[in-house]
Formats: sequence, C-alpha cells, structure tokens
Amino acid sequence: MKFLHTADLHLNITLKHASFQNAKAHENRIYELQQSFHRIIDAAEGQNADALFLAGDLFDDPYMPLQEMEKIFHKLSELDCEVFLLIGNHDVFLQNASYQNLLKGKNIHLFSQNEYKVETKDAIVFGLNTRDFTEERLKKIAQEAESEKNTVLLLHGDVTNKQDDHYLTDIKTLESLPFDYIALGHIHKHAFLRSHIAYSGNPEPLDFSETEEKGYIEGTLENKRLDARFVPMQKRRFRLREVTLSGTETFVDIVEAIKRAVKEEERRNDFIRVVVKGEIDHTDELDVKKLQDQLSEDFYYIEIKDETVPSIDLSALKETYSDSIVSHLIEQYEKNPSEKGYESLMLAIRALLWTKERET
Ligand SMILES: [Mn+2]
Repeated sequence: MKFLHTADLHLNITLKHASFQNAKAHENRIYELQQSFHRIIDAAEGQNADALFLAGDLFDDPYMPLQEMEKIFHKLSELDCEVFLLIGNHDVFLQNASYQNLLKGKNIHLFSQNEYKVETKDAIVFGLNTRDFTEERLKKIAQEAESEKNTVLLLHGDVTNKQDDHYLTDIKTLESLPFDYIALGHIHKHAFLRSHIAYSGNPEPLDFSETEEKGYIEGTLENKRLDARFVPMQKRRFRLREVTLSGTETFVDIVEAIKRAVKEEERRNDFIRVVVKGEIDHTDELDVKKLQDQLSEDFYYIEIKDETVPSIDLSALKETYSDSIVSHLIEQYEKNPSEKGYESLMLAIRALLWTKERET
C-alpha cells in the first residue's frame, strides 16, 4: 500500500495573527495555503497513492461556507484512493452527524466514536478523533490491531509535551502498541518520533514561528514493513535574520547590510524578518518604514524589527553639554552605574537632545 500523510492544513485560516506588513502578501499567502491542498491532491494522484491520511485540522474553524467545504470534499472524492479524515481540535464541528451523512458513499472515511476502524483490501486504518481520545479507548482499539494485515493509526494531539491542551499520551505508550504506522497531526513541526511514528507537519508554514522545512510524508506499507520519508513541498519559507550595527552606518550602509544578510534566492521568494540590533547614532532613529520601502524592490516580503539602542559617547556629551541637565544626569549615573540606570539615562538623553535639536 502506498500512502501519503498530511495534517494541519487549517484551510480557512485568516492569518490575521501573523500581521503581515502588506495586504497583498497576506492575501497571496491565504491563496497559497489553499493551493497547498490542491498540491497535496496532485501529489497523491501523481504517486498513485492507495491511501491519503489527513490527520486532523483540515479546517481551522467552522466559519467556512458549506458550499466551499463541499467543494473540498468533492475534490477528495475524485481521488482514486481511500481518504481517511481525522477530526482535530480545530475542526470538531465535523463531528456533527450531518457531515457523516454528507460523506456517505464516498471514498472519504470520517472517523467517529463508533466508526474508528476502516478495513481496506490491504490495511486496517484506525482513527481516534481528538475529542474522543482516552488512553483506555486507545488500548482497547489497539487489541483489534493485532492483525496479519497492515495496521495504521491516526491521532491528532501532542505526545511529547504534557502541558499542551491537547496532550494525548506519551511516546512509550504509542510504541508499545501493535500499529505498523502511527500518523500524527497537531504539531506543525514535522518529526519522525520513531521510525514508524511521525508528525507530518503542515505543508506550508503559517508565520514566523514556523521557520522549518514543510512538506508531507509518503511511504509504503507492505506485509507490515514500513518505508516512509519526508517530502518537502513548501512554496515559501519564513526566515529570521539578524543584522548588528555599530552606530557609524549611513542609511545606505544599513540597506546593504540587510541585503547581504539574506541570500538572493531567499530575498526573491521567502518571508524575511530582519532584526536590527546593536547601536545607532543617538541623534538618529532607525526609520523602519523607509527601510522597508527601500528594500521592497529586492525582497518578496521584508519586515524589519528595530532592537537597536542609541550609541552615545558619554564623556563627549558631558563636555558638549557641560553644566546642564544632560551632564548632571550622566554624573548621577556614573556614581551608581547599573544596566537599568543606563537604559533610563539613554531614554532621558534621547528625549532631551531630540527636543533641543528641534528647537534650534
Ligand atoms: Mn491541532
């Protein structure tokens, strides 16, 4: 049996939380996430897969027009393979009986508390929806997996971090069960926890918290022997870079430093966030908007995060502004230096000097 395993497509996600710097990139990203579903379908078709495992959170929330959802199911039903649809924590609404009816007679098997097991010609596929999961139930259905046939289990939740709201059980428990492959969903970062227990991760990253490579898992299961591998497929990646300034750079220098920090191919294709650190001339301020505008020609998507601190030569300042509040503040600080004191001093000096320069 050839299979493809994916999860967490979150098809109708709004991505509002990601607060993109420009509306067009946001809109385009929504489109690309929808497209990733079509690309998964194409991959299943291209590989002549016998089974497609959708391990939960196909949808992000119930606010999707029913007609749109039907189109998704229709596309799945056109596949010449069995589709196994598990219900995650985001698409609990699928538990409504009307969906079960909608999918009846199709090649799409939606798991439920009573229908947790589907037998095909070369495998038995089990699924426990997030809502229905208990360790007791898991152990009960595992008894039915003692079989000569290939056995697969679909689960959606966390199996490594007990703090997660959707923690299921630990990896040792899963390992002790007789399934030949355990297809997991929920954690967006792809990982083979064991050679036969894996998170596929989501096929396209959602935001800057997902900088790793994305894709799906494809494999074969023959006579209970598993051969599975991760296949990268994301269209774009999210990348974080850092640039450190010394306080002497001109605007052009800063633009060039940011360009140098990112490979050309990544500039043209990926979502880039550059954190600018280090010192900046105290009379100046990093003009994030101006930088982004200047860089937008060279980048598909760029956002700048300003973490610079003003560079200030204290002794020179003391001399320039001797016998003033500025020199007084510096002297006070020098009597009792501390990190917090320095921060306050910088804020005060910056405010004072800024006002002064504006007045002249
Ligand atoms: Mn989830």
